[in-house]
Amino acid sequence: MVSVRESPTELGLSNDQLLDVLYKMMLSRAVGQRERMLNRMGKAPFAVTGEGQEATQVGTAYALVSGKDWAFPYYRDIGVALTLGQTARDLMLEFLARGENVSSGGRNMPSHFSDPKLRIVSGSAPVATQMPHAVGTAFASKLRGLDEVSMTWFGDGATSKGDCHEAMNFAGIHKLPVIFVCENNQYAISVHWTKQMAVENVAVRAQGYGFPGVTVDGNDVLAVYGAAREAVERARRGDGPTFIEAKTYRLVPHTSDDDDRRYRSREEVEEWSEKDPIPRFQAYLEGHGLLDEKTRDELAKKAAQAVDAATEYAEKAPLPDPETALGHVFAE
Ligand SMILES: Cc1ncc(C[n+]2csc(CCOP(=O)(O)OP(=O)(O)O)c2C)c(N)n1
Repeated sequence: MVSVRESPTELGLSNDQLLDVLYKMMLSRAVGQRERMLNRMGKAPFAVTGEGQEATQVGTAYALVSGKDWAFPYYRDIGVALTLGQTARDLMLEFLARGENVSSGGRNMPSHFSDPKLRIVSGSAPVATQMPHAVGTAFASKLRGLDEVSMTWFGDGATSKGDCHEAMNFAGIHKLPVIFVCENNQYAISVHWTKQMAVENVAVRAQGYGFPGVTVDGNDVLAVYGAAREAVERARRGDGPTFIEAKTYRLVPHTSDDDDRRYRSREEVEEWSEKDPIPRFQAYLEGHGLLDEKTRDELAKKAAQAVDAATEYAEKAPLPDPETALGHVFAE
């Protein structure tokens, strides 16, 4: 497993970028927490968030060129959307299904991120369907000779779907510029990974499709970024796909409709809380003299204020006009 770097700037990120990575993780956490809270307040029917997985999401997306490369996230990827340039306001408008939200104008389920200008492509609700979409897009980029890569994110459960194997096989045969990111948070709702795969590291499957698979500590943002950067470079060189398995943990229930006490112990959740990627990265930066308490508090405050302002704006924003209900459904 690739582990934390000796020097924080070893990977070419500047001090400002390192603080930006931390901020994106904090903002992702704050958005997720607010969405859950709004759900409990009865203001949103459903919330699915990714607290605990911020290092994996931010670290991988940070290796892409936003607006040039193609992103195919899944429902938990608040950190991916924010890293690629969506704002807390974009996400709150989407979460509260407001008419002006760029993802679907209030039509899609929450957390089906999309943003045409950022090349974030809307996913479908069935698990793993974004994987062949990413591969198809990478095929198009290759046929057109364009310097673009596609990245797709999914959970450990998604690796059991046929879509995953079909996507990997096609990507391997055609050496496509695509990166598969498995956010292995150890559960598919209540199903533990040991009931999902007979291998210790799902990344080994990549070998069967003819390209490298790497397993990284998904709570170590620099380890994740390092693996993603290498995979992106490889894809841009024309050497084909990479599968990155990031071992992580979701610290919250699957969705607002899930009671995780029924399938995992509080001790296990507590144990993983101690490996929370945000305090861990903070401590790492502090240890290297790149962060002090004051800057950390300022960043946390900035994230909280961004989420407050986004919530206030989105709550006041109008719902979609009922006249538009059939828009994009029938040819006009
Ligand atoms: C084809 C399909 N089957 C079942 C579901 C219901 N479902 C939604 S999320 C989920 C679990 C997916 O787990 P995983 O891929 O590990 O991602 P995680 O939610 O753990 O991040 C399931 C079974 C679905 N959306 N699509």
